[in-house]
Amino acid sequence: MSRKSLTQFLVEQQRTHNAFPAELRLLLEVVARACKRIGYTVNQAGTEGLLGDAGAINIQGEAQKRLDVMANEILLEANEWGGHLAAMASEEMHTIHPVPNRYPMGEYLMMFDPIDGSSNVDVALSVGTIFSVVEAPCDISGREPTEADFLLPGRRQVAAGYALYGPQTLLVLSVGTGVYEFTLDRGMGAWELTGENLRIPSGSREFAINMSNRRHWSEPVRRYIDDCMAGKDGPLGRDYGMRWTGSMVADIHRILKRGGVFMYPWDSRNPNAAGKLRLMYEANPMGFLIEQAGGLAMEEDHTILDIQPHALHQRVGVTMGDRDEVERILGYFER
Ligand code: AHM
Ligand code: MG
Repeated sequence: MSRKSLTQFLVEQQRTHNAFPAELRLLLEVVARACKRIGYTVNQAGTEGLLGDAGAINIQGEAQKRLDVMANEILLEANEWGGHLAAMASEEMHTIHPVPNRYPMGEYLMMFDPIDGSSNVDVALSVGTIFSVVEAPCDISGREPTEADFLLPGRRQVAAGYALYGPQTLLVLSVGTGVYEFTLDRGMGAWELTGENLRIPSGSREFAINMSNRRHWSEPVRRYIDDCMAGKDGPLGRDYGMRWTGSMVADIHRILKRGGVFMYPWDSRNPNAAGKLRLMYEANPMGFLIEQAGGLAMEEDHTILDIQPHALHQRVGVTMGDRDEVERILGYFER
């Protein structure tokens, strides 16, 4: 029996959930198509001479890879003409990208990180694309979209997901009715449903954090990780394992499938009490998926999805994953 396709899944969602309009379904199909193309480009990059730096510094102050620029272009081009979006914002662009006047203006806004974990791309490790969709304000059709239109809490997301370009090419998606995984059948060029209603397995003793930043963390985070490192001999009384791929998409995917927590916490190097990761392109969409899979997504002791953003490229501290383990970490902030 053949597996369910992405199209079939989305049509069924539309039939079952009134709050899931056809416009959003078509938008997600366009995004999935763009991710297929990005996956192909990432795969061919070694032989097509597409690896290495683009020679520019992005708005985040980071050296852009050629693939960062190409993936950004693929997403813009694919989504401009469809009539589902009013504007887009990306980790790689200074400001928002309104849909050009020659195309109809849609009812949604999309934010994305075209290649997340791009430091991995030149060494053939997993990278991904992360995206987040919100409804545009109702008056948007009569005017130019602005950055302020995007500054909505993550709770307002109507869809979020990521594509993972690894040993398999995957699309993990939520429209607010659970988390679903699709695997790209390269021969057919089709996304096939391979995971339904993913729930984060509870009780895994695995954490993902960049340990080299230990001296910059807040005291509660340092204490929790020290206790994990002490294992059976410490207050937690059990051994922990550590994994860090340098690619949030890969680390979060592992947590969705195998459990554990992901942390890129607040860090004293950042004067604005922020972390490294960006609220709109990384923390919110991943937080949405984690909550939809039964987990928790926090910045220190408050929920990421309830943060009222003040800037498009705002950074946050991130702790997300298995609800029980995140609650244990919250206990360190209460003490
Ligand atoms: P990017 O979007 O510029 O690739 O940065 C985000 C990435 C995450 O995927 C990953 O968790 C983190 O940065 C790794 O940071 P570090 O190199 O400090 O460990
Ligand atoms: Mg990123």
